[in-house]
Order: sequence, then structure tokens, then C-alpha cells
Amino acid sequence: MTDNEETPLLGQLKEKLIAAKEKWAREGRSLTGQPDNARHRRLPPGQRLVTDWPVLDLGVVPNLSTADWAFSVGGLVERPLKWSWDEFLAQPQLTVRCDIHCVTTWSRYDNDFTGVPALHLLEVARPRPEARFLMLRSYDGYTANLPLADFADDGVLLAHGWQGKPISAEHGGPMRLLLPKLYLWKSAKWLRHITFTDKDGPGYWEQRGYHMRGDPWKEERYG
Ligand SMILES: Nc1nc2c(c(=O)[nH]1)N[C@H]1C(S)=C(S)[C@@H](COP(=O)(O)O)O[C@H]1N2
Ligand SMILES: [Mo]
Repeated sequence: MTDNEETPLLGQLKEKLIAAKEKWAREGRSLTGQPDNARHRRLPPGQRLVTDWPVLDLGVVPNLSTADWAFSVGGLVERPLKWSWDEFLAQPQLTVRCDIHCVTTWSRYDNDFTGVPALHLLEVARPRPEARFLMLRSYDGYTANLPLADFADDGVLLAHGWQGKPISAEHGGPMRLLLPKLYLWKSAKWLRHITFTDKDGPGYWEQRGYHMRGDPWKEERYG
């Protein structure tokens, strides 16, 4: 995948929304400054509960059929891999119930996601000892960076199901990352490729003022 392939999408992005979110990052919008008081609660500091599931993205929903879909892993791994849809579904599956937290302050409880555990992917691809970070790349050109330590957790899924049904296209179907312990911008929708690296580099929102890690319990919203 080259930058050139992604360029046509850029004209369609929700420029106003992106500009507003960059401004909030500069202003520290939604920070309570009291991250430590909230450890005993279910709702992280500065969050509010919703019962619907809002859609947040750059305004481009890639039109992906599972026939053309492929997912690949490269970088600092012993065994780079590429899975077709059938190969992906043939991997071990897990359903995880979790709460999800968006940096724009909504949280949603009791989501049942189904997919392939990140721990299984790590067993297959075998990151080299020097691999400490990941860069996620999606079919809409979105990127997000992650510490390997956060990815290597039993609640992390390459998810294709939600509440027993396929994840809808607007929520990242046919497959998205689901990493509930970090703010949801790290859970790349329409995931296409993961690169393992030795150095951390900023993804799409991290380049625009968001935090490199994004732990909701520490209120790591911005930079
Ligand atoms: N590919 C891709 N993944 C993405 C995004 C995006 O724009 N493109 N937005 C992120 C952000 S900012 C959030 S809050 C969540 C929203 O997921 P949802 O729309 O399913 O609620 O997706 C994240 N993953
Ligand atoms: Mo977001």
C-alpha cells in the first residue's frame, strides 16, 4: 500500500470535524484533571454513558467485500503473514464482553465482540525481541500506533462480530481492531495491515494532538 493509493480519499474527509477535534486537542477539551479519583468506578473520568453506538471516522466507509479483503502483518516479525477472509475465519475465535470508551467522552457498556485474539496473531507472526510498537493501517487510509504491551492482552481482538452479528460496515466491518483498555481511536476500523516496529511513531490522530498511548483511566486524551 502506498500513500498514493490513499490520496483520493483525502478530499472526502470530514474537514470540519477533524479541525474541531484538533482544536479540542490543543485546548485540552474534556480533561477533568482528576484521573486518579476514578479508579474504583466503572466509568472512566470525564466520560458519560450512552446506550446507542455512535459512529466516528473520517467520513469514508470503504466498500469492502470479503472476497477482495485481505489482512497482512509485517515489519519486525519472524513470520510475516497474509490472510484471506476464509483464512482469517479459520483461526481460533473468542467472544469478549467489554466496555468501550471514546475520547469524545462517550462510553458504552457490555459489548460482546467476537474475533481472533491478538495473542493468537502474536503466536503465529512471532514478533522479534526488538519489536515494541505496532502501526495499524486501515482501508480508509487511517493509521494508529500502539505499544505492543497493550496489544498483547487477552481482551484484544481482530473483531468481526458484535452482539452475535457481523460488525456493520460503518463500525469497521468486515474486521476492525478492538482494544477496549485504550480509547477507541486506537481500535482501527477496516484494519488492513499491522507493522511491528522498534520505535513508536504517531498515527493519524496522534499527529493531530492525541496521546501516544490513550489510557482512559489516566485520561491520556491529548499529547
Ligand atoms: N479506519 C478507521 N478506524 C477508526 C477511525 C477512522 O476514522 N478510521 N476512527 C477512530 C475513532 S476516532 C473512533 S472514536 C472509533 C469509533 O468507532 P465506531 O465508529 O465504531 O464507534 O474508531 C476509530 N477507528
Ligand atoms: Mo474518536
